[in-house]
Amino acid sequence: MPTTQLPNTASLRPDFIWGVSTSSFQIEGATQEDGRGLSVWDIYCRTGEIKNHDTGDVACDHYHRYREDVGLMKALGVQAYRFSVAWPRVLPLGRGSANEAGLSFYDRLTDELLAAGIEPWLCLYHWDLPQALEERGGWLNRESAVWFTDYASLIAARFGDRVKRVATFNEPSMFSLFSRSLGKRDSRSEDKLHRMIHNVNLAHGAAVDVLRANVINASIGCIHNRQPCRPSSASEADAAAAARLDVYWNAAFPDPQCRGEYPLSMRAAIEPHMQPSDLTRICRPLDWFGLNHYSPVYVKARADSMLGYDFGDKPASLPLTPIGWPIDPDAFSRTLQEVHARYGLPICVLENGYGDSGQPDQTGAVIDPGRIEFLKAYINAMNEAASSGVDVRGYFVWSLLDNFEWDSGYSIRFGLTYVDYASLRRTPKSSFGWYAGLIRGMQR
Ligand code: PNW
Repeated sequence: MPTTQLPNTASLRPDFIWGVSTSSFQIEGATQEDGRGLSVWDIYCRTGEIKNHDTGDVACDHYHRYREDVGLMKALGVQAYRFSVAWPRVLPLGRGSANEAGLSFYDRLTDELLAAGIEPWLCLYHWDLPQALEERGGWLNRESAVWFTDYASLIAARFGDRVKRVATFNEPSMFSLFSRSLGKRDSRSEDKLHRMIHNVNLAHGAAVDVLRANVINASIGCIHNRQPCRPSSASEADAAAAARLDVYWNAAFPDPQCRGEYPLSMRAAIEPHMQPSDLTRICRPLDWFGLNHYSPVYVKARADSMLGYDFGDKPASLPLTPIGWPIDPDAFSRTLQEVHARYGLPICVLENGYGDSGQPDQTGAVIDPGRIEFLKAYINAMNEAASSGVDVRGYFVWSLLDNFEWDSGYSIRFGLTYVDYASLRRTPKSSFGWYAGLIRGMQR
């Protein structure tokens, strides 16, 4: 691969961390095995709303093929791997007795990673809430903070000797804004949304305390996806809708967690759910800000929808990925600067990537120049932010493998590795070789 194909990384720290990310429900499969309980996503997959009626039952079969997958990471040369624990695998009912077989899967995975010299970054929650807890109100129940802390202490006690990097939540704004438990998302669901936001923030703060107390040398953060919300037209109504959504998407969680206050425009709506000292309990010291970033989001006004918005047209001038997400590396660089200025924490980019539906060619190779171009442009943008003083410590590609892309099922592929879902065979794409080359070139 010619070096002109590589991004400029001159402004990144010498100890910069290169990694890849995945999540439990999207790759593990084995949903009925070894005593795992049901998650809300197992239930959604039975509603028929997922593209092609796909389910997570087999996914990438990572539960059985984790050794091979750690081998892929070793070939990539990544220093770190971000994964999530499936809460219902270790606590089938969400609370109460732990499932030893589920815990021992994450033991095997952790030990395999450490033996390969790859640092495990563990995320406690990547959307697969135990269904038993959903039936008790899920995140709409203020008690969820207790359930989550008990789960966090189980994980801390079991893995804290080997796993130091822990994230509480992945993208709380996504799983709250798009939660099925809000019901039909119209203006009547707004009160539930505010309650959920506050409960998740409380769970975050309480879990940070438990992790801090039980994991020696813990390095703790929360993972937020900051995507600038922009109006899809010049109309005032669209501008107002975009500004409103921006607060919920980008500030509703990091502001109270890192600054101890809700954004001004949300305070009156949160107030009914607020109890004395809640903000102190939410705002606990963190070691880093986990940032997921893909693209800006274009928004239009829509009456009688939750928060009065809908997704709108993207400007014709912006190039799009094959799944229609705008390619705008400058927005990434600006996002990094905003996070740095607003929260002042070291930043770890824990997701960035490119979705397509690329298939092998006649020779069996998976050639994905679009993904390489995308990653190169975004890493250049990150380097630019670093050169202007942004403290960015790591970059993780979403994702190691093609996987279950939520409502889109297996139709959208984000992997550096192609997965044939019939044979479950893994084939590194050309972007895999490119990323490996980049990491190898950085080792000094
Ligand atoms: C993330 N957006 O979600 C999730 O953390 C992953 O599980 C997921 O597979 C990945 O992105 C790719 O979709 C997002 O609309 C969903 O900007 C939507 C957006 C961003 C992130």
